[in-house]
Amino acid sequence: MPSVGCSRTRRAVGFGIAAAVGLILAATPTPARGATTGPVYSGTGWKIWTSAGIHSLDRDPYTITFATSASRTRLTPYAKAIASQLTAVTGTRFTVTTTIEAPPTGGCVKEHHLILGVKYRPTGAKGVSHAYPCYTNRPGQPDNHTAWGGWVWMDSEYWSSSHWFSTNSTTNTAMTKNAVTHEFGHLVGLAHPNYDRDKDGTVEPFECVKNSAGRRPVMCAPSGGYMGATTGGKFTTEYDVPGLKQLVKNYGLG
Ligand SMILES: [Ca+2]
Ligand SMILES: [Zn+2]
Repeated sequence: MPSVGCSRTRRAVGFGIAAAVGLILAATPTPARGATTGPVYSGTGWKIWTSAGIHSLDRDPYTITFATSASRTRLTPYAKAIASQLTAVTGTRFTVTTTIEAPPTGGCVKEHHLILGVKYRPTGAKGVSHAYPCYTNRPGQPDNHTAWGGWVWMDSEYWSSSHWFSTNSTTNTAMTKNAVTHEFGHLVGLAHPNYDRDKDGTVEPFECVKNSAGRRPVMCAPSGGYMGATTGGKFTTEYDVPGLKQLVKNYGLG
């Protein structure tokens, strides 16, 4: 299976600097505890990307734009579905525009801009997409370490083959949507929730919490999420959504 969802952080000059990282297959998530007044960074099936400098999501709106005209044509339906769910879940407004703007070659995007793009093998590797999030660097301010914005390059190969992810067309469609949602989740501050579930000493691909139906978080690396015709592309209710909600709760907490 082709890998998806490999993400790296990008330096944001004057805003926030994050070390480049590859697949985040790190520590066992610490379960969220109740009745806490401080920030929480992980829970069952979700993890906030603190190593990329993001601790929270801003309450002010975010704007979704596209890297190229072809990207806009391809990704607008995905963006609308993602923006709708994120707005409903977080209370922060995400708006899809028709604006074309090229991802920067240095520094970061305009504040609160989230650019979606499609191109062939953006990293050079087959089937690999990348997210480049930035974070705010405003010590002492409530929005310190919020998601600044950033951009995503989706690998065009997902669409150039009709069955890139699966020979089952329903599954293939759902997984294509999940791939876009996964990368977008990185932009707003979610990391891979993989952990050493089988305790063999290594955090492996697909090693994430899953429910009785086998469903993993959409943020699981390299992939996860719902596989249905109408459910594909959604942040999972039991895993990813609590993480998104916590990102907003963390605002102003550090
Ligand atoms: Ca393992
Ligand atoms: Zn990823």
